Amino acid sequence: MAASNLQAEINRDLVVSRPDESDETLRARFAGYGYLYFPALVAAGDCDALLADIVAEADPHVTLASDGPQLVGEPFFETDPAWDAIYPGIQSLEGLHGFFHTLAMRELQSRLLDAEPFVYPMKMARISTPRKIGCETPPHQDAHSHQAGPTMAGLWVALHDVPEELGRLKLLARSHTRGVRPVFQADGVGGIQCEIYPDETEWHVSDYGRGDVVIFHSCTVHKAEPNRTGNAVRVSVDTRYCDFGAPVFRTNIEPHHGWRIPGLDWEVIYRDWRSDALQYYWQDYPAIT
Ligand SMILES: O=C(O)CCC(=O)C(=O)O
Repeated sequence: MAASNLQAEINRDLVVSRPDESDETLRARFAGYGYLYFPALVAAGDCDALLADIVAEADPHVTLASDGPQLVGEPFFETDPAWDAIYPGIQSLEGLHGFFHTLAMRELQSRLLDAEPFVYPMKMARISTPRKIGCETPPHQDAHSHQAGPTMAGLWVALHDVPEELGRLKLLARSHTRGVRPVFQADGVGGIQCEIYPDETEWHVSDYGRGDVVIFHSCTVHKAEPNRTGNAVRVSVDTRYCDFGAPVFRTNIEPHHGWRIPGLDWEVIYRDWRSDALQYYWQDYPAIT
């Protein structure tokens, strides 16, 4: 079928999951839609603390107002000089890395996988500013961008409320059932987008609340909406995980953007951490490819 991304989009609400549902129900829903959406899964206080730390590192470009993060000065996106200036500080936050290793997170991952999870070392913070329309993340599959197999999943968390105008994460329902797709160059974060077939029009998206979690299959096509606000900034965090022992491509063992920001390596990231419990935890992983 021809490559196209111009077909009409039909938006449906994300299907809601709850952690008190059975493992079988959650796994069947994940297998059916290619994602699970858990509203308010992460405690508000944990989101607030990480958001405050990220915004403090994003100074002087982002500030925290009573209605959420706000842009100060010119807009920027991933790889702009402003981003490169603040990102090493954000990457060095112990709280960003620990956020994905809590008992609750690991228990959920383990239930969905029916196996011990391995949380990828690469942790991502997304800062989506207004007035950068066209720079948002294009539709893609993490199976391609992280060179990962079918048991890897993405885990995305809204650190504050994300209504439509702030640019939500959007998923192409059931798109994980059609394998890893061809990609082509595109504007926006990551610089590539994948093929979307003409019969695929059903996107799932909802306004997010603080602490909402989306878990998606490595082949699920997903993208970000543009930030159409006047001055508000969207901050979210995400990582990847798989069953312990599944192959993990070596770039995922590097810090996010470590490949292009000079000096952004684990030694620098770990320098001021209070605990060494999560430092180099991945070093002896048996299947780095
Ligand atoms: O949050 C975003 O803007 C994009 C997230 C994403 O594409 C991902 O986690 O793979």
